[in-house]
Amino acid sequence: MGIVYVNGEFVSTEEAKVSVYDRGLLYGDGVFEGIRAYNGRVFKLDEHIDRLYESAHSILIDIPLTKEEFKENLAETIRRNQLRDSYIRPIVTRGIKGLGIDPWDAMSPTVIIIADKINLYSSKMYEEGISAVCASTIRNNPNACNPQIKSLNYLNSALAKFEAYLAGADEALFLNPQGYVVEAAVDNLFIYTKEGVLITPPTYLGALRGITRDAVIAIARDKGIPVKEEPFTRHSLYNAVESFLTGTAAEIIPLVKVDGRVIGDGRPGKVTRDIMAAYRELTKTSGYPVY
Ligand code: PXG
Repeated sequence: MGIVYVNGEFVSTEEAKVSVYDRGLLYGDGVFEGIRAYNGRVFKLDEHIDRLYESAHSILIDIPLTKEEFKENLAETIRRNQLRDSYIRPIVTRGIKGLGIDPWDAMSPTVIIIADKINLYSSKMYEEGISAVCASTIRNNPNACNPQIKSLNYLNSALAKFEAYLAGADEALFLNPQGYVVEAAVDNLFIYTKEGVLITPPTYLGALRGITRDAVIAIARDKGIPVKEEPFTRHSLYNAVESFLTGTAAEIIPLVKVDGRVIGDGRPGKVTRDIMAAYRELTKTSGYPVY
């Protein structure tokens, strides 16, 4: 049985419970992260912890732990579960208060850290690429709850995933309110153009500033590939030479068909495969040691 960190204590999965009055449940009033550990080392831990604290700061939640304490508790959760390869889900909610939306006077935040395994895409999907549809559900307007905040309300992403499922595609892509392509349901998106430029939508359009996205930008620049953060439409995506999605869980997965249009020659391209290999190497050779 697994061990979960809940408010300073390590308890069994069965005992790990939150109140039905927790605002995380009642209003999605909280934030989270999705982190991976490879062979006993947590990949990009500082970046994930910084983003967690920034999400919390933006919605006026004061996490009752220093970043160092948070990292140590996270590492201890992995150790208690004796995991080397793991998916870690820290969650912070505003805590408990009576019914009513008014967020003031909530009691202390609820802090949860789960360390477990995840289901990945099949190896066939990494080798052959996946398909996607542009969802009719659009990315949240940045003037509503900003998509930079990894809040506990992922209903928009879940609805987009349903659209993909109902259309028989593997993934869903989001357009923003202006019709630019911004990202996938829970992954960032890149295209490689016939001019030899790697392009990803700018975060101000409503894309999350993904940590895998940042790592891919650094890898590509290192390889001398020109990278731009620039808005583009579905037309540019349909006519790209290559495309792929990036995310902590998905890592880098080739995208070979969108809305029935074949991307490039319909197979994962060379640039995509080179970046996949470099990313894999980075996950093996860096990270916060747990043991
Ligand atoms: N966009 C969105 C909206 C995300 O939630 C990413 C991009 C990729 O970011 P990182 O930092 O991981 O490169 C995310 C984060 C899942 C799952 O179950 C994945 C995320 C969030 C929630 C669940 O695969 N990815």
